[in-house]
Amino acid sequence: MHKGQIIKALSGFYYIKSAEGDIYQTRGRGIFRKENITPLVGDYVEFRFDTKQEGRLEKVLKRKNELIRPAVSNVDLGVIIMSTINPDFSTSLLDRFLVSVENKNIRPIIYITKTDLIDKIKYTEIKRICDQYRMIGYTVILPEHGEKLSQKKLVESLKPFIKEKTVVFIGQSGAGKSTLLNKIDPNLNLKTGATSKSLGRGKHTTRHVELIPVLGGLIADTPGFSAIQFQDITEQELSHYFPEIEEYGKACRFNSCIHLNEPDCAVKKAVDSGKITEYRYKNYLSLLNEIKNRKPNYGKKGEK
Ligand SMILES: Nc1nc2c(ncn2[C@@H]2O[C@H](COP(=O)(O)OP(=O)(O)OP(=O)(O)O)[C@@H](O)[C@H]2O)c(=O)[nH]1
Ligand SMILES: [Mg+2]
Ligand SMILES: [Zn+2]
Repeated sequence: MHKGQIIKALSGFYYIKSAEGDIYQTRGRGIFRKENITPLVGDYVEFRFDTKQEGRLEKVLKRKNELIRPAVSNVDLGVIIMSTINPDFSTSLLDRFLVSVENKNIRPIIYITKTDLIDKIKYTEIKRICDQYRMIGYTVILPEHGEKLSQKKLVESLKPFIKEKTVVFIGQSGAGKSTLLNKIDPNLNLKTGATSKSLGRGKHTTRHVELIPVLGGLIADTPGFSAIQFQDITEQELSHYFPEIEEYGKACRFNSCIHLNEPDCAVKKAVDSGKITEYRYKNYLSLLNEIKNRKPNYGKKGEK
């Protein structure tokens, strides 16, 4: 039996990359359907083959994690791509991405695009925010103002994170995910799209999910999405995904403090004294509110 990882699923075929880097076209076993097993891009599997075009996927190995949109499993790293403009930079969206990625046990890094499209004032403002995220402990890659990134520089900045990892590029439609991948490897020739002028939004140019071998790792260029739901995060759990809130929260009077209206809340004090930024606290509260208001049947699964 051979081992590999599914890098593409299309028209009933699963394309498996072996440890040696060869690609095999396989079909899943009939029994998968009966047993309700849906192999996913990213799955580590066992397979047999006669030729590279005729293989059989025998077994799906246990998943480390599983994203639904995009449908990819065993993701190690999430590169969150945020544009400075078109679509507009937003910490509330960034925090949603961070929470959803960390909730799946995926390490996030942040990459900022379109620094050539804004003036110096806007750039300085975004740089200040990036520095605040760095202070919290996140890795943020922010190219220079106006910089047309060379391929070499881009590869240097991203390769150390991507090598030997399964990676997803995440971000709004139009943020520049496919453009970035094309710049890393021009042979990829991924389709990119103009953002709509009136809306400043992307047009969902990328549609299917595939893991592409680049920089010694595998990257999924995912279709942009904006609606993320937090069905399996509890109120108590949310602060785990806001590292600075979690840290200051250790000093709250109540262990169960969710930093809303409780007395002697160390988080609220840290916000008042500027140690926690107001926008992060606001984003936290708005997610907390969403979790409080979601429909009751959901959200049981992730309770620990
Ligand atoms: N000026 C400038 N334009 C950029 C940059 N990055 C991307 N773009 C443009 O932004 C538009 C959208 O880029 P895409 O790479 O298609 O965006 P995407 O994130 O893949 O979008 P979806 O596939 O729809 O999710 C294209 O017209 C790109 O040329 C950048 O750094 N600077
Ligand atoms: Mg795209
Ligand atoms: Zn508190």
